[in-house]
Amino acid sequence: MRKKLFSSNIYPSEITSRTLFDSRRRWLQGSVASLSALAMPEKIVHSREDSKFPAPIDANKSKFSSDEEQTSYADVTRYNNFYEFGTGKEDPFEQAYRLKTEGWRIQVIGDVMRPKTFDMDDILRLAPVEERIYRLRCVEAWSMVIPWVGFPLAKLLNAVQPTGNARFVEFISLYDIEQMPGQKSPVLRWPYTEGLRIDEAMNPLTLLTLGLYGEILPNQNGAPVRIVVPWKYGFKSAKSIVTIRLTEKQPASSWNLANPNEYGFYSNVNPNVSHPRWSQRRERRIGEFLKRDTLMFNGYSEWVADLYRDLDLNKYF
Ligand SMILES: Nc1nc2c(c(=O)[nH]1)N[C@H]1C(S)=C(S)[C@@H](COP(=O)(O)O)O[C@H]1N2
Ligand SMILES: [Mo]
Repeated sequence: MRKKLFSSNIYPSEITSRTLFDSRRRWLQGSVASLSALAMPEKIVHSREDSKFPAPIDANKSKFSSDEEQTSYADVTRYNNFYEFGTGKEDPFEQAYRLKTEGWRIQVIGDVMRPKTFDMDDILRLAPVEERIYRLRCVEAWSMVIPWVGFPLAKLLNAVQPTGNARFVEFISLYDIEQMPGQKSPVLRWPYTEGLRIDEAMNPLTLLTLGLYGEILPNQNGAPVRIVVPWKYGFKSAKSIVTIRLTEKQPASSWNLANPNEYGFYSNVNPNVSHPRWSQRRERRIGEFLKRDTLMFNGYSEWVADLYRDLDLNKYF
């Protein structure tokens, strides 16, 4: 059953933005069926007012889930940052059909005992997927609440057995200028690169993400596999990953290279540390009018504050 999630005969990449919504019904059948088959006892049912095809999905709700109102599917999939497809918010929705996700592989290399190249079926065999409803706080001071589908990244990292030298984890997105026309622009260093300290990567909140709203990831959200790190600004959550490298040295990150004064390596959500050009105290939840206060670590202090006990967060922003 698991296999079906990624072997369904219609892939998001075959779906142009024009026909995206018409095609959803067909591939929903494949992906939803497999997700429900993996479901754990505690069940929740999505109501998707914005969808033409209401598709109740059984999934296990994780204890890490927020119970806030979820951002609409339409906003989650139309208002994106994915500079490989352009810098406009709707560019990814319009352009990401170019991404080919069939036969996707992800290599896990570096300071590990068992380097391995995983295909999507290998990934799905590592752990049962769960639903994690997380806040995503973009550095641009907007936020969303998104029901992701995935499992802790730690399950993948443990499978390759990090060596004692592994202190950081680097995530590298696809580099393919044919599929990703935004890479013709030097706005960022390509491929998109991000990184975490290994204890951050191993934290149970850090999600290897395969879907959202009970479906496989739409291309514009980073298909077929991305990272979601909910206590950090959104740009730490790299999309469409092809390489994960464990390293001794702190890896470079595309945004840090583009502007080191504005985007630090840690980039923990922190209302007390302003971006040089704007405050991070408040945020606009997409779909809402009034701004709300931004929470320390995006509200995830309970699980992550300990990671930074000995770190000056003003210096290591
Ligand atoms: N490869 C890649 N990953 C990326 C980005 C990008 O431009 N390229 N944008 C980041 C930013 S700034 C944010 S806020 C989130 C947005 O994720 P979403 O569009 O799924 O909400 O993805 C992050 N991951
Ligand atoms: Mo972002």
